[in-house]
Amino acid sequence: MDDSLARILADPVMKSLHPEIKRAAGIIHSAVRDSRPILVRYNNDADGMSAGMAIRNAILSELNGRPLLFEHINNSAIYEQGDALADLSRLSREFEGAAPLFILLDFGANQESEAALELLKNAGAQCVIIDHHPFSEKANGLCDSLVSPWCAKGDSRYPAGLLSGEVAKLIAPLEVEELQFISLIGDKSSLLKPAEQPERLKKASLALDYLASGRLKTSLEHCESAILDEKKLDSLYQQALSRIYEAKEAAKSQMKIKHLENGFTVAIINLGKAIRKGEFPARGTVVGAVMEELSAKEAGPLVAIGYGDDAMSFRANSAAKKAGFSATRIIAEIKAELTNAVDSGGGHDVAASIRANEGFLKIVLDEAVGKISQIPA
Ligand SMILES: [Mn+2]
Repeated sequence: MDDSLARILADPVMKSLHPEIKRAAGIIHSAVRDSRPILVRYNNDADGMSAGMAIRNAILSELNGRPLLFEHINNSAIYEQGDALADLSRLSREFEGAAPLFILLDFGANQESEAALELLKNAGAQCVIIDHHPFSEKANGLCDSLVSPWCAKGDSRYPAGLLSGEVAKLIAPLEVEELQFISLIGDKSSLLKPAEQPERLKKASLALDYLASGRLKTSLEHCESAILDEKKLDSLYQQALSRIYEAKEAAKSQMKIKHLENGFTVAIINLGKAIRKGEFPARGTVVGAVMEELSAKEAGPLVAIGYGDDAMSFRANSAAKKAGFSATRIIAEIKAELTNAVDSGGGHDVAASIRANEGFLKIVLDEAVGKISQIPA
């Protein structure tokens, strides 16, 4: 096994997650053995997709051709009640009497998904959630197994694809290393250093992000075969790059640069024309691309803030971090000071995002710039 992956898999968080990983694999294995229908729902990005591929491959290798496996992409961080109802009726139409198993990957453990989970439980379905977003206790109680790094003193650096790969290996003897790499790269986990990221898997990760968010009628099988084919992968990668380039140019045309007295340069970017919600590229990707271009010319402390209709992303260069900028600290301060303005937020020192409540985006933006201007020179 690759050394960097071996290091991650042997760390205390992954070690203490092992019993739950085993439990999840056992539940999935029983559903396969009992010929019950299984639905895999995965989040619409490279992490969700690599998780979906690992679990799908493991189940298929045990099903021996029995048509019991279904899949669906989930185009949000929430399991919506309407989707849960549609999923339940689809499975009960075809498999009357057999309790279905739902597997939710890279989403579904949050408070907003509780109502959907309750529907599944009341309908007699089983549910396994593999998710690395902060979870709600009630959601945890409503599912049969939750594999979450937060249950093992970990955090969101352990992506769903990494965890799902471990579950998949206990269901069937499979090669899942590359999918685990793709998930770590796709979710920009700091567990994997940039030098440890294989070029081809970086490409595959971007290609999956592109395929997943296109709202195309796509399938895990189609996406997996695309990234395994060198020519198709290259073509998808180039398409994704050119979409990022176009979005970056559109963003730059709506950018204001401020030079603050403390030496910081702040680029404020209206992303209204550059991105569309739920489509590729995502807000953070575009701000990152603008940042990369600006920092090639700007050696001093530089912060880029890109905002869409209800959220903004921060990116900063290393000079800004050295000069005392921390996006997470600024977000925490704004959260504490403007309690009714902020819905959620978080990230790292140099890359983070914040979602404002309706009507508060401009206030949060002004507050953020104000806080950057107060950093002592
Ligand atoms: Mn994820």
